[in-house]
Amino acid sequence: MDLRQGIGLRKLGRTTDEFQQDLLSNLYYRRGTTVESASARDAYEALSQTVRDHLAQRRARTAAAQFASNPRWVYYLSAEYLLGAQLEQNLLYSGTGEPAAEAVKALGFSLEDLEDLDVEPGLGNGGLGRLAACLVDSLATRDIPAVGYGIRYDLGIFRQIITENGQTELPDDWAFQGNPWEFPAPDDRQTVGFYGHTEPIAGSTTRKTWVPGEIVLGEPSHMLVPGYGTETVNIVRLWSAKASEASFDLSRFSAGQYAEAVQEAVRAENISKVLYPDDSTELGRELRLKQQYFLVSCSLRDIVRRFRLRNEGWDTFADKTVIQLNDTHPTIAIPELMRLLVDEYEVEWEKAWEITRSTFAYTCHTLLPEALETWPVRMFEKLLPRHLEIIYLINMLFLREVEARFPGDHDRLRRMSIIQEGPERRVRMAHLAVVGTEAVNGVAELHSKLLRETVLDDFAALWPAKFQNVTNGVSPRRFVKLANPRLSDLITEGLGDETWLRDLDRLAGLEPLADDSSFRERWQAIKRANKVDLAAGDPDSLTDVMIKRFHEYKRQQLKVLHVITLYQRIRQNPAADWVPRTVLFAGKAAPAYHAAKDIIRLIATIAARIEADPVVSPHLKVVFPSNYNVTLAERIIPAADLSEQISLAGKEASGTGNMKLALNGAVTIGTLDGANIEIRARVGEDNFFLFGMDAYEAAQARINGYHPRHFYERDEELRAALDTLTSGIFGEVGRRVAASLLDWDEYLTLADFRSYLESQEQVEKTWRDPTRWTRMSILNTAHSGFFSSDRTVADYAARIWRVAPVPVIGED
Ligand code: CRA
Repeated sequence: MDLRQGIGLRKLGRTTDEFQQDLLSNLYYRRGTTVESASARDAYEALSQTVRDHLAQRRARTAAAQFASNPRWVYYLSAEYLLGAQLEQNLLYSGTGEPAAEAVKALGFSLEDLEDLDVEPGLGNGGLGRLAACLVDSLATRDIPAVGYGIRYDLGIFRQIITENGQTELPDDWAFQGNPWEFPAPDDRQTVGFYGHTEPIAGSTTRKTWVPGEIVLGEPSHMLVPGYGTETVNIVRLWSAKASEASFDLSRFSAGQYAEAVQEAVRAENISKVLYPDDSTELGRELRLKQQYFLVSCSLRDIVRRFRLRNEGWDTFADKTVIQLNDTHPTIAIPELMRLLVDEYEVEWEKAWEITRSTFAYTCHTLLPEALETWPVRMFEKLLPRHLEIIYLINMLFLREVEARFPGDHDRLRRMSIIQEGPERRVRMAHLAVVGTEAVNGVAELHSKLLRETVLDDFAALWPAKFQNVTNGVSPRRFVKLANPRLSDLITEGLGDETWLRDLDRLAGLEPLADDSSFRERWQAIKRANKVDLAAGDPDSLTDVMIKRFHEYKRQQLKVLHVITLYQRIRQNPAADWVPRTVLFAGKAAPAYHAAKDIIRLIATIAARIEADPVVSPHLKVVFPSNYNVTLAERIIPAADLSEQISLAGKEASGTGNMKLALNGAVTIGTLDGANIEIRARVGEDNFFLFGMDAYEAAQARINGYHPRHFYERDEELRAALDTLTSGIFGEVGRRVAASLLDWDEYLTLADFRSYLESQEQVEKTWRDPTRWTRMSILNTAHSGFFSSDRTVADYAARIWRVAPVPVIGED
C-alpha cells in the first residue's frame, strides 16, 4: 500500500454492525477489557474513541487540504474556552448518533448513561469563554482554516454548591478521569522564559538579548473542533505547563528533602493549575500575568513554526496569518511578536512593526473601567524585562505619531499613552492592543459605539477606520439542536428541512406559522415538556429565568426586589388571581466578589422562606440550581418562558444568553443594553418587554447627582421591599444588600425599579393570553436567525480577517 496516496486508511463503518465492530476493537485494544467485564466508564471511553476516530479521519483530510491551499490562517487567542460536553456534540457532527446508540445498547448501556459520564471542560468563566467556543464551532462550519489557542487549566472554573448559606466553591478537577477527546502532542512542546535581564547586542540599537531567569515548558494537546454539515475539522490547541527535567533536585530528594526537591517543578506547573487564580495578592496577580505570557509565548512560537514550514519570507507573514486577540488577556502577543522578529529573527524594527500591526486584531468585550486590564510597570520589569523595553519603544514612536497629528496637546498624550503615569506606573493593555492591531471591534452595536465615544474616543479620533462592530452570536447546533431536540424537530418540520442549522436566517420562514393554531399548540406543548424535563417547578407556571454570572451591573438585585414585591403583594391579597411563576436563578460569582456572593445568599434565603410560606408558595417559587455551566444552560434554556436581561444600560457589552433564550422562544424583558437592542429591533417591539433608562439617560443620571433614597421615599412598594430587607427577616445579608442599594446603588437599580415592575405587569397580562404569548414566542425564534455565530464568523472573515473558506473534499 502506498501510504502517501491520500490518507490510505480503511473506511470507518457507519452501519450499526460496522460501528459495533469499531467500538469492540476500541474496547479490547485501547481499554484492554471485554464485553463481559466492561464498566460504564469502559463503554464511555470506547464509544468516545470510536466517535473521535471518525472525526480524526476528517481532521487528517482537513489538515491536508488546508496546507495545500496555503491560506491566510485565523489564529484565535483566548484565555478561556467553555466548550461544553463533547460526546453528544461529536455524535451529531460526525453523524454517528444512530449506530452509536444501537451499538451501546448491545453492550448493555444507553447513550444517556454514557453522556452522564462526559464531563464538560470548564476552561472559562462566562460569556467571553463561551463565545470563543461558539466562534471556533462556526469557523469550522464555515470551512475557515483556523486554530484556537488556549490554556489547559488542570482546574477549571470552580464547582459551585448553593445552600442557604450561599455559594461554596469546590475545585473542578475536570480531567481527573482523563479526557478521551484530547490528543497530546509533546513533540510540539515549547520553551518559555520568565524573569532575568536583557543584554545589548553590539552594533544594534533595537536588538537585545533576553537572558531569562526561569524556564518552563509548554506542552500542547488538542481537541477536535468539527464543523457541522461539512468535512472540516479544526483544532483548539491547549497548553499545559511542565517543569523541565533539570528542575527536579535529585540530590535533595536523596537527602530526604522531598518537598524541596520538587519545589521548582511545582512552581512551574502551577502556571496552568487554575483558571483565574485569586488576584487579591501580589503573587496571585503575578501568576495571572505569567499565565498570559505563557499562553502567548507558546502560541506564537507554534504559529511561527507553522509559518516556517514553508520557507516563505517574513514579507508574507501577515498575508498568511491573522491573530485575533480575545480581549486584552493575550495582548502581550504584540511585544512578543516584535521580540521574536527583531531579536530572534533579525528583522529590522520598522519592518517588524508593519508586520505586527497587520497581523493582529483585537476584540474588546467590556466597557467597565475595572475590567480594562493594566499591569504595574514594576511587575512587568521583573517578569518580562525585554517586553517592557519593547513596549516603551512602541509607546515612544506612537506618541510621536499623536504629537504630529495634534501638536502641543499634552493632555491628549497623557490620556493616550500606553503607560499610565501616577504614583504607580502601569501598562494599559487596551491601549497596547489598539496601537498594535489593524482592527478593533466591539461585540454589539451599542457597545462598539460607546467604545468609540467614551473609553477609546481618542483612538477613534486618530484612526476612525480601525474601529468596527461585530455583533456576537451563538451556535444554533449546540443551543437549539442539541439543547432542544423537540423544538428542533418541529422547526425542521415547519421549514421542510434541516438546512436552517447552517443558515439560521431561514428561521424567518416560521413567521406565518405563528398564526397557525395547531403549530402554536405543538410549540406550547414542547415548551411544557421541556419544563417537565427540567423539573424546576410547576410546568404550567411562567418560567422566569435569570441565568448569567453574578455581577452588580447585571442587576440580579433588581430581580430580587421584584420577587420581594410579588411576595408582599401575594401575602396582602392571597385570594387574588395570581399568575403562577417559577423564578429561576443560576450563575456563579467570583470567589472574592463579596457583594455578588451576598446577593446569591439572599436569593437562597428568600427561596427557602417562600417555599415554607403556605400563602405564597402556591403562586411563587424561587429556585437556584447549583453549578451553572454549559450543560445546565442546555437544560434550562429550552424550558424558559421569560428571559431576564436587565443590566443597567451601557454596561453589558453584548450578552449571549439573551440570544440563546430568544432562539428557544423565550420572550425577553430587558433594557436597551448590549445586544438586547438588536434583538428587539429584529423580533419587533411588540414581542419584547422593554423598560428602564437608556445608556445616555443612565450616564446623565449619575452626572446630575443620583440619590437612591429619593426613589425609596417616593415609591411605596419599593420602600416596603427595602424595609423588609432592612428588617432582617431575610437575615443579615438582606440588611447588607439593602444598605448598599440605599447608600450608593452603583447601577441605578432603584431608579429603574418602577419601570421594571410595570413591564412585569405587562408580562403577566400577556401570559394570561396563551395565544398571544405563544405567537410572541414563535416570532422570537423566527426573527433571531441573525444571532447565529455563523453570521458573526462571516462578518469577521469579510471585514476583519479577509479570509475565504477552504473546502475539504472526500468522505470517511
Ligand atoms: N463578561 C461581556 O460582559 C459579552 C461577552 C462576550 C463579556 C458580555 O456582555 O457577551 O463578554 N465581557 O463578548 C468580558 O468578558 C472581559 O470582558 C463577558 O463575558
